[in-house]
Amino acid sequence: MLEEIRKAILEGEEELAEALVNKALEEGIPALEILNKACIPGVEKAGALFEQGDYFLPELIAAGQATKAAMNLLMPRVKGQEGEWKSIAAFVIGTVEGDVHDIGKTIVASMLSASGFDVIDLGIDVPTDKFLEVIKDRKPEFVGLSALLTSTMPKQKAVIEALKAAGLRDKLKVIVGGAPVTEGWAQKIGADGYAADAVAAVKMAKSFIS
Ligand code: B12
Repeated sequence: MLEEIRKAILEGEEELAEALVNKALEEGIPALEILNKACIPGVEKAGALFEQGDYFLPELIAAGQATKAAMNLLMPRVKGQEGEWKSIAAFVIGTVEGDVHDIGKTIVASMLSASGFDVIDLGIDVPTDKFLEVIKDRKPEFVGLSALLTSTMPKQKAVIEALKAAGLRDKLKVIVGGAPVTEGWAQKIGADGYAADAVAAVKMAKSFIS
């Protein structure tokens, strides 16, 4: 069943992916398992094929859309699995300006929310000024900046610089992530941390609190 879902996502079969996910849920397969063992491997394989030149953009887009459709069914249940919701800290998150990738960022946001953070998800292509405006208004303990393109990684730095200029940098922790982002990049731009995946992001945020 998980293999069928992975294949449906890889082939960009949105409706089939949704039907199979519903069936898997009915059969009692945990939502997180479907996400980690079928959906993410499916979209990652699509990326690898794109990289090799075996997939073109429309196929990549279809795989991305099928993943999102599956996630819409899975995420509310992933949250439900974590028990009663209580806010540990506020966490503003978004994909930086110029970047529309949101699958990974949305997973991180959902896992944080499932773990008790009050998550304010600003979405994709978020201008630096928008991050600043929301941070001034909501005074979160954390901001998470996602970048999937090497060309948009500098926007993570731009947000940190803007926070400094506004005198807000010391008031919150900045955590960066996204496939091309590394620990070394995080240090170079003066972020407080880097996390490679959603589980590591939750662990890191919690470690800053305790
Ligand atoms: C799906 C996809 C798309 C979809 C996005 C759909 C969507 N709604 O998100 C579409 C088709 C729209 C797309 C468009 C483009 N894409 Co694209 N895309 C991908 C793909 C295949 C998968 C990304 C993904 O969702 N991965 C699965 C998730 C779960 O992983 P993740 O995003 O890395 O997130 C995890 C971690 O990184 C981390 N994380 C993520 N965010 C954050 C944030 C914080 C705070 C923390 C702590 C952690 C964290 O946790 C997540 C969960 O584990 C990647 C290939 C790849 N292997 O990454 C290419 C890829 C990122 N895309 C690429 C490119 C080039 C593009 C385009 C420029 C293509 C084009 N020519 O138009 C456009 C750019 C549009 C734009 N302006 O942003 C390149 C980037 C190359 C580079 N180094 O810059 C890649 C690497 C493909 C490739 N090999 O060429 N893409």
